[in-house]
Amino acid sequence: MNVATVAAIKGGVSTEDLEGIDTQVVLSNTYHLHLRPGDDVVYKMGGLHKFMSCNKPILTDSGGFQVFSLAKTRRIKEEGVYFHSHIDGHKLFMGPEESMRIQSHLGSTIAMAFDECPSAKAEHEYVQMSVDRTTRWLERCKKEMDRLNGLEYTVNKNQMLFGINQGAIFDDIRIEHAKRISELDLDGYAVGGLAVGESHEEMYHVLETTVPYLPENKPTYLMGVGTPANILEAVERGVDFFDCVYPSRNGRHGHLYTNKGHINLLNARYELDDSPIEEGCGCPACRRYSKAYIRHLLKSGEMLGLRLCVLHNLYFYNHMMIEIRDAIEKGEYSAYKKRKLDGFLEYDS
Ligand code: PRF
Ligand code: ZN
Repeated sequence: MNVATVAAIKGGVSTEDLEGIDTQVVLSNTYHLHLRPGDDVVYKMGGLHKFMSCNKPILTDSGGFQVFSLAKTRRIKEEGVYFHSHIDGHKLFMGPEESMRIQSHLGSTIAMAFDECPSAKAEHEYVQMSVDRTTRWLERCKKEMDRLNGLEYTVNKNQMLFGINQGAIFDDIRIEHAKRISELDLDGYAVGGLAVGESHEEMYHVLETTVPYLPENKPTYLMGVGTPANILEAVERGVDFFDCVYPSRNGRHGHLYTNKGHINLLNARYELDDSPIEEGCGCPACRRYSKAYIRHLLKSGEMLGLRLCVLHNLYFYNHMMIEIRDAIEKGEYSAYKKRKLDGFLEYDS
């Protein structure tokens, strides 16, 4: 999924541009759109697809994670979370029902459950208490989503709901939680609470222990992950889809992904480099422009520089996913993964 937090891919990438870079799904955020422009505005404009003129599936994150990562002060209670807006500091409350109502207003294809993402360093006792509450929140989400989908003026009456597995790095909590949420027969399941400060090995371990307890016939989504290598490892452990800000955020800083590893286009060695970012890449940047030119645009603060870099990185990620699907279908995934990882080492080692 390509990340469009505030209903826009950062770096000046339009929904029309997404056609040329093979985007499958767009991800947007409940929390941000609730604050600005307001989910009531998006609702009155006919829902998020119409508002941003997007013809791809859209997944909205529930706001849970953003409240925890962006709001300076927050109080978590059984009913939900009290916090202050990161824009102007005014008091807000969001619980499972509020999150579902906002996401229903947005009319996304897939709504995410309202969860708490405990810190990777939280103790067992706290994580157990938090995950139990996240399970109760999930039951409330499902009930509210069923009700909203049945209302007459709902934007998308077929809005899907994905549950989110939590449990930090504790195998017992992860497994028990995976079993409990699997019983709810949701449309898909995410693994949350990873890439929040634990090591890569700990993350892979959690996937190995947890994913087998999620329904095999439903999509599995690893939230907020990660590097191309992280994705290749997670796919091997059963994950189907991903979102991450790396391709767009790093692109805006001139950090570019290639099959030989990543490069920093601001590096002086590219000043007179007439070749594209990646030879043979079909993205709008590589089909037409040299590294030297895009580097110059970045150094001059020209918007076009950011745009081209973001387009290249998103294309790189989207095409890696195409290759992954292809390799799986051919039954050649492990060989593909090894080749891909070995390739990255040329620049990254
Ligand atoms: N929960 C939600 N969104 C998320 C996460 C989570 O745990 C993460 C963790 N990497 C990213 N986005 N709701
Ligand atoms: Zn390219």
